[in-house]
Amino acid sequence: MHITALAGGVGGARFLRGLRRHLDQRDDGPHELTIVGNTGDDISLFGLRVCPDLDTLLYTLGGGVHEGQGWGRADESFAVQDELQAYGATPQWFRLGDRDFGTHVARSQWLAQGQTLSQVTARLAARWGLPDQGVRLLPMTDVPVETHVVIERDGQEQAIHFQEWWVRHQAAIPARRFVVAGLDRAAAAPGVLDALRSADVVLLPPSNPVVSIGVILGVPGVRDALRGTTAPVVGVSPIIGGAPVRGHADACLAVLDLEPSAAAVAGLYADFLDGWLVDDADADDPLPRGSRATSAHMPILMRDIDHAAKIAGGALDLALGLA
Ligand code: GDP
Ligand code: FO1
Ligand code: CA
Repeated sequence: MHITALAGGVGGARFLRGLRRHLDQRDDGPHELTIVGNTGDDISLFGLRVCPDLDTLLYTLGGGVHEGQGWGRADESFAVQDELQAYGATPQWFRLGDRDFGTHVARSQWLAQGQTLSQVTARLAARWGLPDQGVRLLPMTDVPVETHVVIERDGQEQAIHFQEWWVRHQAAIPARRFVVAGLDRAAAAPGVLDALRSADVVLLPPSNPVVSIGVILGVPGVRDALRGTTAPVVGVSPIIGGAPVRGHADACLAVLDLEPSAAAVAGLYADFLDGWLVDDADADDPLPRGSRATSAHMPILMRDIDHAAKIAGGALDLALGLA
């Protein structure tokens, strides 16, 4: 079976690590998993290209992630960042660890040599053993894109990088809108559209519907490929009982004038969604009015890898029942 998934960072990575475990447990493989990762969070810092969501996927699936945080490396130290701070180099509100720096240096070197982000990501993924797991990690596009947040400052509109809004300001500054710089000119990376069209199942993990999945859906051709694919498209709600489990997805939905609810998120996917897995807490109101999707419910809080595997199995069973 060939499964294609769109993914942001922590929510996507934890779900897909669970899916990998579930596929091993099914024992009817081999199965192929193609992950299309969000690159809207990407930022250039200290002359290096940093791709937080791709790195979270690499580290989580590769067994090197800081489990408590959900992003960054386990056993991390911050000697380089501390040296930069001593020099007065900025920003300091975004702190890169020493091990993590290695990823950014390698990526930036290979990009500077003329390799595409797809090629670079494949090289990084090889080190983390993803191909051996039957996992292919694709950036959504090879064109540099960056999500910016338009805020109001001193009566004027101003755009700041998504990371500055999310990390430095904890999404607490009211945002007027998101602008993904470069997205309209971006082409889907090689293999992305084909992976959506030729998949047996397409899964949307419980990733941020606005700044993770929403950004990937904005890559020209992606939304059409999802509408047109013969594969069932099944999503898992990132909202449980009216609240995001972690992070500030509620602040992102508010920018679109949406309440944080499982049904509101399903509404963002209405034109292509076939199945929607929500928490038991949302069983009474899983879908917006008029939705043609089929819903199911179970506890969808990813407490640990085993439970993430159960949730992934639930999403896959829902999809296979619709195929
Ligand atoms: P990010 O890029 O690191 O913000 O990660 P994603 O975009 O992949 O996922 C973030 C979203 O995952 C958050 O908005 C949460 O709502 C959702 N999320 C995190 N943990 C869980 C969980 O255990 N269960 C569910 N259903 N959603 C979760
Ligand atoms: N999140 C923080 O809250 N503070 C940080 O200093 C920080 C550093 C960082 C470094 C590398 C990386 O891959 C991720 C990092 N994150 C940090 C998390 C991350 O930027 C955001 O949570 C996501 O981009 C939002 O999806
Ligand atoms: Ca992200």
